[in-house]
Amino acid sequence: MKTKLKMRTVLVTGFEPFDGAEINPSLEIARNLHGAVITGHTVVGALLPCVFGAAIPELQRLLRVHRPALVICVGQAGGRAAITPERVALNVDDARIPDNAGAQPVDRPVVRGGPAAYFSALPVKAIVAALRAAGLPSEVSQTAGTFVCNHVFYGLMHSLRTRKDVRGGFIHVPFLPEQAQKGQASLPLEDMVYGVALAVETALRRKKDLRLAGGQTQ
Ligand code: PCA
Repeated sequence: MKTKLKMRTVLVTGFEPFDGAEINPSLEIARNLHGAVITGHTVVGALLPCVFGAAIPELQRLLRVHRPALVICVGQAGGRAAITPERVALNVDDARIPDNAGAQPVDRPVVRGGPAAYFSALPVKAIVAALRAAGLPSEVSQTAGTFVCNHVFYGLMHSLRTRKDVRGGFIHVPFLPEQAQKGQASLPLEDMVYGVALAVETALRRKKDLRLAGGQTQ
């Protein structure tokens, strides 16, 4: 007798370009990984608007539709030189620039009455170790900032707080070479795609993080 086995999915989101840019590496990563099979899971790559408020309901819709086992949201952190799994999401919106709908919230909670912060459910140090072993620059980041990326990261962890079967977190990536101004760090797209794929694989393979001293992963 044949049994129908439905492969569970991994959701990888990227953001639309923002701040007048024409490209966002996170979106290119999500596009490139869409349809890939990693450790028995099919990757669904999806786009989130770079808009406070709207990005979270869109993420929640994707969670309902795709029922992923793992969610990794990816965003651009221009100026960073490494692929950086974020350790913590803060319950604050404090925008340096307007989002793509023109909103620029100041000192506003992401979720009124929510906890001050959530920790990532990804094994952030194991991910850094795996990427470094593959020759990619990677560091644990202690803050995702207070713009739309942190907003989505917090919204994700708040949505998953009662769903222990779904793990999630956030990874910031550097500029693409074509975005970087003189002297700014960047990484080729293929390195970032490979890095996020390795992060997915590491998160699927190990539930517990590696116990490395902070100094070894920063
Ligand atoms: N980076 C921004 C928002 C969208 C993105 O890719 C951030 O770091 O908040």
